[in-house]
Amino acid sequence: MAVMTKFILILSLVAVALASRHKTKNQELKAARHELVNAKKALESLTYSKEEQIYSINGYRAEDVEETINDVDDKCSSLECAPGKSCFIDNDGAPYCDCAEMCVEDDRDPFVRVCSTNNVTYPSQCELFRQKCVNPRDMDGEHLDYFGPCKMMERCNPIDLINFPERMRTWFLEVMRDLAERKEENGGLDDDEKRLEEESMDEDKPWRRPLHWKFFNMDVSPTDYHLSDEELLPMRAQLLPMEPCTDAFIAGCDTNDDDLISIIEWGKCMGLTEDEIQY
Ligand SMILES: [Ca+2]
Ligand SMILES: [Ca+2]
Repeated sequence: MAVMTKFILILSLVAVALASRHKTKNQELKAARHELVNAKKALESLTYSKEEQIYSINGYRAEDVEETINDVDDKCSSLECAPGKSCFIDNDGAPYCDCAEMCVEDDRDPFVRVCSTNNVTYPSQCELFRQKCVNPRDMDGEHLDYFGPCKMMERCNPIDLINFPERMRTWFLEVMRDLAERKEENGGLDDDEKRLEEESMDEDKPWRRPLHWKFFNMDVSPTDYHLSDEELLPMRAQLLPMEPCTDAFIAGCDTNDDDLISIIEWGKCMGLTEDEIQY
């Protein structure tokens, strides 16, 4: 009996102790939650007062900051910076391009992963060029190779190389027709280009004008009836992941081996006679 009483007493003590611990735990949790709510309120007020402090220290008001941002937008609207660079305003109020602090995705520059010539995948073309701008020495010689993540490239099949011009002609024709249906402000063709596109439909070789259109679209730096590697890069980078024969085809077009594709070389390797090439 004495043993049983002792056992019940011990059980009771343990139960009380557990209940007490449970109560303490609940109180602790309640107190912690209360502290958290207070801390959050304090943080919110601190952030707000900090902002006010920053504005008062620098003598800025929110309206002034907004005005400054609008001023920068105005001055930079006339300056187009290369990929990876952004427009800034110097002390004299003049806009200039320098390495972007970060890449921002927009309709004109949607983020598409790219592969560099060092076989490194970057989240976007902008990020590759931004890093080249920030670390010119480390990334010297590294360029955009093609759009899409780096992958094992297939070898160029000789049959695919023979059929390459036909695929290109069809592609240029389809791209031009697609752009003719879009408004100019949405990246579509301008009026002159639309007229060219309409005229191309009645020709024996409807792809002749699209071939010229594509050439003159790339021949921009400088416009000299010759395409350099740099001018060909946007087309090459787009084609290469799908068309392993791209480099072999471009090299084959350069018949005088001067590392430039002239309008004559371009037309001939795409299947035009010299008479059909306009320049
Ligand atoms: Ca050129
Ligand atoms: Ca050449």
